[in-house]
Amino acid sequence: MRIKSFTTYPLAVADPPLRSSYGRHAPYALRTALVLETTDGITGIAEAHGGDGPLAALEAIKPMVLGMDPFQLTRLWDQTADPSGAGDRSQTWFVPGENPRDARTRSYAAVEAACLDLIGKAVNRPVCDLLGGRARDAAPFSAYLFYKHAGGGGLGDDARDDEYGECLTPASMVAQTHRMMDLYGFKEIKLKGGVLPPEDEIETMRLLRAEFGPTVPLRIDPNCAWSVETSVMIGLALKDELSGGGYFEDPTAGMDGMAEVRRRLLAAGVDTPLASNVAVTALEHIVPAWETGASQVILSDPHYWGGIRAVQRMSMLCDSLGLGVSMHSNNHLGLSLMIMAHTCCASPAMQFACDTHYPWQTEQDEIIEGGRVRFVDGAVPIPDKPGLGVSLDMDQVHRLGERYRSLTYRKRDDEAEMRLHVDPNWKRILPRW
Ligand code: GKR
Ligand code: MG
Repeated sequence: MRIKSFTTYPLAVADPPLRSSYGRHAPYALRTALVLETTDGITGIAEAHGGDGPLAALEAIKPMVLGMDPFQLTRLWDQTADPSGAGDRSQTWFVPGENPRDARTRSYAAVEAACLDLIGKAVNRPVCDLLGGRARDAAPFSAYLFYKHAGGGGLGDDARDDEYGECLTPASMVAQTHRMMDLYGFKEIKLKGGVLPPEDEIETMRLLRAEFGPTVPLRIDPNCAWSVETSVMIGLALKDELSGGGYFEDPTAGMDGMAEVRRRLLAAGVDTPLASNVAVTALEHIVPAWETGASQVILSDPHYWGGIRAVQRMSMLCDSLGLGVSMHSNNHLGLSLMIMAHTCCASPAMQFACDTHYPWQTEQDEIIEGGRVRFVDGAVPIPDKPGLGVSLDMDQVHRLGERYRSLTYRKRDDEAEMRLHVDPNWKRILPRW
C-alpha cells in the first residue's frame, strides 16, 4: 500500500466575533482539509490549521508523502525535521496556527492523522485502537466560554444566527454558560479571559462558581494578558473558584513569569495548578516547566504538538513527572474534533476535559457527512467505525473552499479585526493589565 494522491482543501468557516487578548475573531476562521489516497483505493482524511501559510507548509511536504508507505510515519517525521532546529516554539506572540516555528509539527500531524485514518480503514479498527488501545470510550470536553460582540459570524447573505448573543458583562457570561451546558452537557468550564478589566473577570468567575457550584471545575485563560503582579492578585482572588479540579491557564507570558507567579502563590498558601499552552508547546519545554514550577498542567494539541502519537508521548512524560495533561483547541470542524477525541481516548493521562471551539461553529459549515458530531453528556464517543469514524462531505468542502477564495484575508489577524470594529489604534499589549 502506497500513497498515490495528496490533496489539500482550504476552508473558510463562519465564526462569531469572539474576543481574547489576541483581539477579535474575523467573520471566518481558516482551516485546511487533507485527503490522501492509497494505491489500494483507501482514503485517509485530516483537518489542520488554515490560511495560506500553513497550507503552503503542508503542500511543501507533499513530495515526501507521495509514494510513501503510510505505515512508515516514523521515517516521515525524520524526513520532515527542520535542520535549523527551531526548538523554541513558544506561541506567546503568535495567534495559534500562525507560528512559522510550528510548520513542521503542524504539517506532519495532518499527514499522520490521515495515515492513521486510512490504516484504520485498512485493518477495520478505530484510530485510538491502533495506538495501543483506548483508555476511555468517549472524550470529555469542557464548555469553552468567550466574551463576544453581537453577531454569529459570516458576512452578508452568509451571516449565521447569533446563537449566544453579545456577551461583554459578567451576567451575560452566566447566560452563555447555561446555554452551552444545556446544549452539550459539559461538566467542566473554561473562560477565555484577558478581555475585560481584571475585576470584571474576577466577578465573572465568582458568578459562575455561585451559579454552577463547586462540582463543576472552572479554569480561566487570559492568554498572557496579565503582569506577574496582576496574575498573583487574581490567583489569590480566585483561590476558591479555581479549586476542585480547575486551573489557572497562562495568566502571564513566558516560563520565568509563570514560575514567579507559582512561587508567589505558593508562598501565600495557594496551590492552584498553573496550566499552559503558551510557555510550554514542545516536548523540550516540559522538564523546564516542571523544574521551575512554571506549569503543573500541560495543554497538548494533536495539531501542532506533532500529531496524535506525539501527544501520547508527551502525556506519558507529564504523567511520569506528576504533571497534569489537558488539551488546547482552536476553531475547528468535526474532523478535527474526531482527531482530538481519538487522541484523548488513546492518552490515559488526559484527566481534564479537553477544550473545544466546536459550539461556536454551525451545521451550515460542517464538512463531515451526516452533519455535526453529537455529544453525549459533554463527551464525544468513539464511533464503532474504522479510522477516525467520519467521512468528508465533498460538496461542503467545495463550498467552504469557494468562500475561502472569496475572502480578502488569508491569515488569522485578530488585531486587524479589533482595529476595524472596536478601536482604530488597538494593539495586542502584553501585559495589558
Ligand atoms: O480562539 O481566541 C481564541 C483562543 O484564544 C485560541 O486562539 C487559543 O489558542 O484557545 C486558545 C488557548 O487556549 O490559548
Ligand atoms: Mg490557552
